[in-house]
Amino acid sequence: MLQTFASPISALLDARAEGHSLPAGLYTREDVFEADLDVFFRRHWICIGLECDVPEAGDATVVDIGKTSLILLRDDDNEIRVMHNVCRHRGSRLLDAGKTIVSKLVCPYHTWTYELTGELSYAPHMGKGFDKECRSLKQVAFKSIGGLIYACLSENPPEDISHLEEVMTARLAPYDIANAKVAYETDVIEKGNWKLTIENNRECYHCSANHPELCVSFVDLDFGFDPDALSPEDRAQAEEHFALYEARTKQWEADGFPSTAVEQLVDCTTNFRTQRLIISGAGESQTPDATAASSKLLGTMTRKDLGDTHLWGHNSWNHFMGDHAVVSIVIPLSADRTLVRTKWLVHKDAVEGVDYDLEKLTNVWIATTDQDSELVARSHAGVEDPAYVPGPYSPFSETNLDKFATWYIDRMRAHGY
Ligand code: 3BY
Ligand code: FES
Ligand code: FE
Repeated sequence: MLQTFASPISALLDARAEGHSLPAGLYTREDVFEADLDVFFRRHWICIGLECDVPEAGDATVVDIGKTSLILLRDDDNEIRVMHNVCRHRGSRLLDAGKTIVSKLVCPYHTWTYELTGELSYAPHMGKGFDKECRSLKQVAFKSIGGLIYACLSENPPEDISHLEEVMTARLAPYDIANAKVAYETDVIEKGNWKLTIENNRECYHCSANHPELCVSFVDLDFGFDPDALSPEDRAQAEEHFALYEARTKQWEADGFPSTAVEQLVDCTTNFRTQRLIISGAGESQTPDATAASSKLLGTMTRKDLGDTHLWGHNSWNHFMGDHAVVSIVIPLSADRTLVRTKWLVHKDAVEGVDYDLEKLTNVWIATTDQDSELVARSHAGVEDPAYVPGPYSPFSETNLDKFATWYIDRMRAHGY
């Protein structure tokens, strides 16, 4: 019988070679998966949803991350709350997965009843000395950054989210994402490790071969090639493209729309990058013909030519355009399964069939997400093969993957692995 002895996680971290993808075990092992959940999904800030997931008082949605279940709701004072979905009596789940409308949170087990603030208001049979006040639902640290809800399950949330908050609060203000409408939502379960999902998203090296729909509007700013290996024609095209990008960025900035790249990717706790990207072709939106899908623009936007405010972190990627936004949230389910939850947002008053066509709105990212899901599954299957050895990242189009792998190793070490 074949006997294998697993090396400690620290040995896998030690084995990672700079500029290369991770050793197989970091993508495939169950003990690493548990460590990842603890480090990256409990001790770091994660994106869990949107203010506009719960537009009205009493709207609630449950988000499960590992064994943790969170209730995101809007209370009677219209305040957003994030609380643990664990009854303070004997721990029963209060709400089931998915969206619901509640006036109070009533535990199905023995009917302990909580206000939408989390305060316990009814707990029969508990006697005179029972102090309801110390049995409120446990609150979770969270921040709404431009309408995106970031939560941290730790008692000591990392402070360097302040940079993300400062940068994105200004950049997202005109889109008013807090008051947008979720026009459509999908959950895709990718057959791969969450880090492969994130790596796949951080490069567009694979785009031309795999994303015909996205390539109509998406311009890869990493260029994805070695400038020295270009033909004179391609080089001229790349230079033209780069000049256009520089000119647009300058103009957008001059018009008061922050656009330059800001990143915090290594030597940090909170991982993010943002940049206003050019949209090619008609230049308006990530749709099949790059024209806007919604005639009612988001928030206070009056222009369709402000490109794509791109933001990504270690469990999300987002595209904010004049007419709509696409928000994707990544939640690991097991070492080899990852949930990608995608939401398409439009102005709250935009009416389907009148102001926007749902097919046009969702076409590009439904196709892209399915294509990426397929790529992640292929990638995971290959990484599980004993023949896999970590391969080199492109120094041109995969530098952000190298930064992610480096950050991953550093953060694991910072947490004692
Ligand atoms: O959505 C994203 O952020 C990236 C950009 C290109 C590849 N991937 C689809
Ligand atoms: Fe909730 Fe008993 S576990 S009321
Ligand atoms: Fe992709």
